[in-house]
Amino acid sequence: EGVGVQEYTALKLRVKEWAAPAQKKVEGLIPEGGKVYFVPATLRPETMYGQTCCFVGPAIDYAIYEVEKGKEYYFVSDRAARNMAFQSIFPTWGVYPKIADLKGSDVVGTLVHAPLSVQSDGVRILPMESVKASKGTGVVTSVPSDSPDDYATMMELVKKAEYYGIKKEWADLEILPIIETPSYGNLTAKFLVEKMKINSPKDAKQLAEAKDLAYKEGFYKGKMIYGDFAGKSVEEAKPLVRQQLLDAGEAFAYAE
Ligand code: A2H
Repeated sequence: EGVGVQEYTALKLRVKEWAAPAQKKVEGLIPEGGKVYFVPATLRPETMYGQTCCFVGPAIDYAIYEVEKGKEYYFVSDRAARNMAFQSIFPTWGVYPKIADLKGSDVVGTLVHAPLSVQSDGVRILPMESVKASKGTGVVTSVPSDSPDDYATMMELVKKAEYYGIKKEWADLEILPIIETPSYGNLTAKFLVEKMKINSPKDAKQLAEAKDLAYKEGFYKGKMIYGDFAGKSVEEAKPLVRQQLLDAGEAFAYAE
């Protein structure tokens, strides 16, 4: 890790329906009317229109934390909660109010509402082996149009749905073009994964290279072709979409 501070946008994906193992563990702990949110940390808020699912690491330790008594709860990694406690995200500074422990595998299949996503009925929580417990919130929202990691994992989940214990249709969704770039067209991640012949989410070295290329091309040369800021450059649109999400109470700032 460098010495710089990473400013993330922490998005709030509200639980609509728990997967059965998670339902058992939260039963009786969340009062009627209490809202639980999965909280992915992203550096690309301008891509949130294209969310198709949200990833957790199946073996990572997560928990639900009470943000407003009886009303609002966040699902994040234990590690992220410790950081959040010192960023005035929880009610008492320095205290992380844990109410239930969960493993990533417990929540796979949970249905959540993803702000701005064209999937307006909701998206599923799905497993991603390459999620790092040591970064962000340990929750990663998936945008397969612009993130090579997300695209590669989506392809893997579609191919081996049964092996991963998911329904194929939870992963197998149409990919929305959001950003047009001169070198890679309007589905940057798909273009790069195919061009670099990346066959699996385990091709870590190539995926890191693809991620770098996608990020630079998108940020410096990309133009929005979807959403309220269509026509603007990605550089201009990024802070505008972020501010919209913050103003709507659908996201908050998180740094580490
Ligand atoms: B980004 P940095 Cl469209 N493990 O959001 C693995 N990856 C993680 C993570 C974790 N614990 N926490 C966050 N991330 C991902 C969108 C996106 C992202 C797009 C394109 C590129 C991209 C949708 N997924 O990231 O190491 C999250 O995915 C490439 C830079 O802190 C987050 O932003 O620089 C990004 O990695 C944070 O990466």
